[in-house]
Parts: sequence; C-alpha cells; structure tokens
Amino acid sequence: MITQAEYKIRRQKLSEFIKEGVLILPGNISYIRNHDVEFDFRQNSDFWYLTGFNEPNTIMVLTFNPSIEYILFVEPYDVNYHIWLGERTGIEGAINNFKADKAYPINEINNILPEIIAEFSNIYYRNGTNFNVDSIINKYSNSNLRSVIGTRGNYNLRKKDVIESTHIIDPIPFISQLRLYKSDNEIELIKNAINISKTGFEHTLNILKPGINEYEIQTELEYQFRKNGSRYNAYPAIIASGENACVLHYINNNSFLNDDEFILIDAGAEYENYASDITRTYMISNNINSLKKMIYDIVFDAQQKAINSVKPNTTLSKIHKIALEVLVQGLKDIKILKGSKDEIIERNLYKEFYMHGTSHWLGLDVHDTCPYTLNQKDILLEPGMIFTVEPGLYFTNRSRYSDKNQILSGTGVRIEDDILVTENGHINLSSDISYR
Ligand SMILES: [Mn+2]
Repeated sequence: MITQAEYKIRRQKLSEFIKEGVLILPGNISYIRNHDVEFDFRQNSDFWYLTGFNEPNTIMVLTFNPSIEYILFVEPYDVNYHIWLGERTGIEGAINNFKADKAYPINEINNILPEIIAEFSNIYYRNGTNFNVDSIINKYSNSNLRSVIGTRGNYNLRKKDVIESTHIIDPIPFISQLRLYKSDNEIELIKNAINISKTGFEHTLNILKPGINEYEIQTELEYQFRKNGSRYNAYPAIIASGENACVLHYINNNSFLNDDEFILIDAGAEYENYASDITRTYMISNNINSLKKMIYDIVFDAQQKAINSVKPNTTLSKIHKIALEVLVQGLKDIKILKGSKDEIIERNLYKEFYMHGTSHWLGLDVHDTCPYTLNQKDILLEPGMIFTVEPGLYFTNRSRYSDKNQILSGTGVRIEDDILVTENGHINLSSDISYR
C-alpha cells in the first residue's frame, strides 16, 4: 500500500522541477457508457500517483512558492448521491484523510482557481486535459491580458495590476520522470499484480484444448484475476490462437482453438492501479509441427539472452539489439532470411517478422509514460526501474513463404516478462509463470 506520507514525498519531489508556479492536474472524469450508465472508473495515473484519491471529477492544485500548498477540488458530500451510488470523501475527508492543506467543492473552481493562478507567472498545466480548466486558464491567466482586464470587474483578482506574461508549461514530463523510479512499496504492488496474473496463466494451462473458444480462456483467466484481488485488467487481454497472434493487439478473442497451433496470451492483472504485463505462448496440443516449435525456441532464447543482459547502466536499445540478433540468427538458421546478420538488421529485412520494440516501462500504466531518452540520450538503467522484455516472431498468412516454410503461415510467438533493475543486475519478476 502507498501511504499518505509517500504521496506527500512525491509531491515534494516535484520541486526539483518547479521552483515557482502553480500546478493544475485534473483527475479523470466519469464517462457515460450509454444513457445514464457510466463506464467503470479508473483514475488518471499521474493524478493517482500524486494523490491516491480515487474519485472522478477531482482537480489537484499545487502551489510552489517555494513551499508547497496542496489544494483539492472535490465532489462534496451529497445525500442523494449517497442513496444511489454511495459515500464520497467530501471536503472534510480530503483534508483529514488525504492531507490536503485546503479543499473546495469542485463547482467553486471557476471562482477560486482564477484567484490562485493570478498569483503566479508559471502555470504548469497540460492544455486539453480538462475543458473547464482550459477555459479558466485562457480567460484569467496573465497570458491573455486583454480578457483578464476585461473580466476583472466580475472576478475579484487580488493582485497584479500590471500583469507580465505567463508561461504555461506541460508538467507531465516531470511527473513521468518521477514515475520512472519505483519505491519499495510500488515494487511490492507490481509483484502482487504479477502473482495474481500467475494464478490466471497457470489456470489456463489446465483447461487448454482444441475446440474451445478464446473467450473461454479469457473468462477463466480473468476469473482467477478477480478472485485473487484484481478488480481490473491492466489492459484488455489478448487471447490469440493461430493467425490471430499476428495481430499485435488482437482483442476480438472469439475464435476456436485448433490442434496444430499456438495460443498467445498477453494479459496482466492490475493491483491498486499498478500493472503487470505478461505474455506466454502455449501449444494447444502436443500435436504441433516441429518447425513451429523451433520458432518458439528462437523467441525464448532471444528473450532469455536479452533479460540476462539487464543491469544498471545498460539501455533498452542495447537490450533490444541483443534480442534482435538472436531472432535474426534464428531466421537465418531456418532459411527464412538470407544474407549477413548486419545487412539484415541494417536493411530492416527482419521487420516483416518482428515489427515491434522489445521493451517498454511498466508501472501505473502498462506502457508507463516515462521518457525513453533524456536530452536525446537513451536513459541509463538504474535500480528501481521496471520494464518488459518481449521479443516475438510473426508469420502472417498475408506473406508468401517457401514450400517448406509454408507450415509457419499463421503463427505468432511472443514471450514477455517484467524485469526489475537491481544494484547487482536484475530480477525477472514473472519468471515463475510457466513458459510451456
Ligand atoms: Mn507489453
């Protein structure tokens, strides 16, 4: 669990980037599914990272002056809401339980936010994240002098008769950089998500057989996720048999399983908003062609060699290169590709079979928003960073293969684990989920 003290530390760390200014970060709003029914709510990850506050229609404001004031605009307690949908944290809860210095009802933001932003020349806000905040900043920030003066009479702006120009700065890259380094508590939550995922993957091995449908696998997998404490998947599960595995983000999950095929399962439980992201490719029966098995072995070898190279100060590009070289050598060995390894890589000849990257960061988001480069240089791995290693090979039936390799048509193999960088190297957090 992430304590309120840890959320506070995260907010304070932002002052490495923000010396003076006001940061405005809206949480997610509730979205209508149809008529008066809403989609399940999932909090905005940056907002969750800095507040741990899990209600829709909340806006966080932090002022840096340079000491930090933490302000929450929340939905207030409402007895009607309580009758229909349940309790809300409300103003008092925001202060007492979430340690806000000040809290206001969200419907007062149009009166209060203009006064706050008028005090600062730097506004840290990503344009377009909240329609109402966009219009407040447009109207009342110093960046739009004419409309500020034009509306002064209506809104009691306290300061600055002569307003200098305001800088509006996107704060998300700063928050992303903080999110790159996982605390011990975060690592525990991700391990928990992975352990829940394990129960699902292992269960699918018990029920796997030709003739059942992909959605049956999905149902059984997600039943284990829910039963073991994950309310939501970290992303829609990919349950892809045969040719479907060549669709990288296949989500139809509605085909019947055939004998001589693999099933690719790319799924992850979410736990307290932290993601896991695991892919396994299983034989549907033992009755599978040996050439397909060779593809599996090539991908597995590429994945394990790439993982074994993980240590501090290496980069995701280098890890990708290690995986890529094993894949290309394998494709040469089975005569899918000809020529020298360097030429194949230089001319991107492998991309027909391996068209995606090997790694992405993992955290609150399955593709965590952290940058991959800083100042145009690859980020060097450091202890506490978590990312995936997931090479694959895909032989779609759109391609033409030689007679011998025709057997591979409609085969996709990907294997993915979640890797934590440590002082001495790495830990493969998901290595105990059966590979075969
Ligand atoms: Mn992934």
